[in-house]
Amino acid sequence: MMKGWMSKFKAVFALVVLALVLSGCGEPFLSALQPKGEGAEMIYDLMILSIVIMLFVFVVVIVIYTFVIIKYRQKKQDPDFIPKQTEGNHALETLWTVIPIILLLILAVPTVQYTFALADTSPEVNEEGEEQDSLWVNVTGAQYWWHFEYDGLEVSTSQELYIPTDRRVYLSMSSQDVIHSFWVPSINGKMDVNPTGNTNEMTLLAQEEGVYWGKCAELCGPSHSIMDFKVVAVSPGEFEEWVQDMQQVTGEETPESATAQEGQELFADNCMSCHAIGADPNKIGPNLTNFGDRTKLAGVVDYNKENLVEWIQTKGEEMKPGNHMMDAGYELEDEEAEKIAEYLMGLSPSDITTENAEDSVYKDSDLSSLFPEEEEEEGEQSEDEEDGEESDEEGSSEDEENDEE
Ligand code: HEC
Ligand SMILES: [Cu+2]
Repeated sequence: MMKGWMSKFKAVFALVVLALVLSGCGEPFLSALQPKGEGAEMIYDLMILSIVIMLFVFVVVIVIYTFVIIKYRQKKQDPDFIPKQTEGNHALETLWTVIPIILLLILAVPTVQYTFALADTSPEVNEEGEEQDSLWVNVTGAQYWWHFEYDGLEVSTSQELYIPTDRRVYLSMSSQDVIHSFWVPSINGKMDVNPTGNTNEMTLLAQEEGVYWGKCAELCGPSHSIMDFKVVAVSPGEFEEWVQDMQQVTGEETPESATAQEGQELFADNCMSCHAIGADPNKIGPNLTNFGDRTKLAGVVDYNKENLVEWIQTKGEEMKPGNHMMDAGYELEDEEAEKIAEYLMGLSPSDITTENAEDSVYKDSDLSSLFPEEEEEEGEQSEDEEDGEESDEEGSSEDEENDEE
C-alpha cells in the first residue's frame, strides 16, 4: 500500500518538474504558445481546446477512480464473502460511448474548420467585396538556407523575409534539393517544401511588428538543426519603402571606402558564381542584397566582421557543417577576406531594417537564455560599456547584458 502511494507521488513530482522545464521553452519570438500571427492563433486555440477537453476527462476519471477505490476497498469481514455480481449495464455503456463521441465532435468541428481556413490561399476581399491584390513570395528551401523572391516586384532576398504587418502574405514554396519544412512558430504552422516540382502554398499574417524566428522542421542534413531564418514584420508603410529601396539595387553600386571597393572586386571574382546582389535569381547561395542588415550570419552565427572573415576563410565548414559553400574553390588571403567582409557588411540599401520592427518581440535580452555562453563573455566586457549610451539601434548582442540589468 505504502509503496503504491510513493510511486504515485514520484509520478506527480516528475510531471511538475516537466511542466516547469517546459514552461521555460517558449521564447516570445519562437513560440507557438505565444501566437503573434493569424495562423498561430488558430493553432493555439485548438491546442487550448484539446487541453481543456483532456483535463476534463482526466479530472472526471480521477474523481471516479478515487471514489471507487475508497468506497469499495476491502472491508473487515468474512474473507469468503462474495459481493453481489453484476454483468453489463446498458445505461453506463451508452453513457461512456456517447460522451467521447460528443467530446470528439467538439474537437473535430473547429479542427476541420481551421484546417480549411489555414489552407485557404484565395485573395483577401475588402468590405465592398472586391478582391485585393495579393502579395506573393516564392520561397525556396535549400541546404541550409532560405531564399525569398517577391513575385512581380523584382526583389529577392535570403534568410530574412520582410513582410508588412496585418496583411496576408502568400507563400508559394518549393525546395531545390531535399525536403525541408518552413516553420515560424509565432506566426503560423509548418509547411513542407518539396524538390519534386510541386509547390505548396501557405499564408503568413503577422499581427505585431517584430523579428520572428523560423526553423527548418524537417531533417535535411547535418546542419538541419541550425537552418534558421527570420521573418521581419514592419508596418505596411515601412514595407513599401523597403521594397522601393531594394528595387534600386543593381549590384553595380560603388561602395564608399577604397577597401570596400577592393572587396567588391574580389567578391565579383570569387563569389558571384553562387551569390547575387540585386534581384538576380542566382540560387546556389543566398542573395546578399541587404546582407549588411542581417541579424545573424548564415542564419545562426553571430553577425560580426570576425565571424564573417572566418566564414569566408573556412567556407562555413565548422559553423555549418555540410553547407554547400564548402564546394567553392577559391583561396583567399585573410586580408582579402577582410576586404570582402567590409564590402558585404556595407550592403544596406534601405533605412528599413530589423530595427524598424519597433515593438519587436525579439529583443537581445531574450537571446541570452538561448546562448548562455555568450552571456559570460559579455560579462567581461560590460565594464567598458557602462559609459556608452544605450541605443536600441545597436542590434549587437553586446546590449544583452545591459538590457537585463
Ligand atoms: C559554391 C558556391 C559558393 C561560392 C563560390 C561562395 N558561396 Fe557563400 N554561400 C554559399 C552557400 C550555399 C551558402 C549558404 C550556406 C548555408 O547557410 O547553409 C553561402 C553563404 C554565404 C554567406 C552567408 C549569407 C547569409 O545570408 O547570411 C556569406 C556571407 C557568404 N556565403 C559569402 C561568400 C563569399 C564572400 C564568397 C566568395 C569569397 C562566397 N560566399 C562564395 C555558396 C557559395
Ligand atoms: Cu532543412
